[in-house]
Amino acid sequence: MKILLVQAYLGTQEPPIFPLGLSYLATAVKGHNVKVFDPNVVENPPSEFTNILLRFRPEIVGISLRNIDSTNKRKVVFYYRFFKEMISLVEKHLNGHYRLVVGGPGFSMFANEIMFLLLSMVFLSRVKMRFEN
Ligand code: B12
Repeated sequence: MKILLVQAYLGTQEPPIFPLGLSYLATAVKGHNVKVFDPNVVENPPSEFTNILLRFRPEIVGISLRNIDSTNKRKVVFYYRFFKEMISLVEKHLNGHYRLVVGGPGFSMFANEIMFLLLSMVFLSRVKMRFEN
């Protein structure tokens, strides 16, 4: 299977760090065609993410949601909106032909809320598509 493992984007708010969790996963997943993409270290994250989605056409997209917020009271930043934007790009370009897996410390902290968000985002976009067709 073609598997794309993606680090969640932090919007250049933080210095990039090596994606340890995804590296563990990529090493553990044997016998599949695996690519890892870190939008935090590329020049144009949305367009490079779009390119990799369209060219590689992954059957599984695994997103590592490490950070929810900056935990810094002097500079409060919420990264969640970038996560939503990434999911929207996946849904837009793969058009339902994929399975989404999310993990990482940020996901584990808010698993219920995130599952609910994902269900509603994907469901609403499919309903919209049906009406348009
Ligand atoms: C080490 C660490 C750091 C190091 C990172 C070093 C590095 N190169 O990775 C440093 C000190 C640089 C750091 C910085 C920050 N950190 Co930090 N950090 C941690 C810590 C202690 C461990 C993370 C780690 O490396 N784990 C080891 C790897 C192998 O495990 P993992 O990432 O969890 O991945 C495993 C699983 O989660 C799972 N998994 C991961 N992704 C996926 C994806 C899929 C699809 C699946 C199925 C599974 C899966 O599989 C992996 C293998 O088992 C965590 C706390 C924790 N216990 O998790 C906080 C933590 C992640 N950090 C946190 C924060 C806030 C930050 C900073 C924003 C702090 C700041 N203001 O500067 C920055 C952000 C930096 C950045 N650019 O992301 C928070 C995030 C929570 C939140 N509120 O958002 C945490 C949870 C600490 C906390 N409790 O507050 N951090």
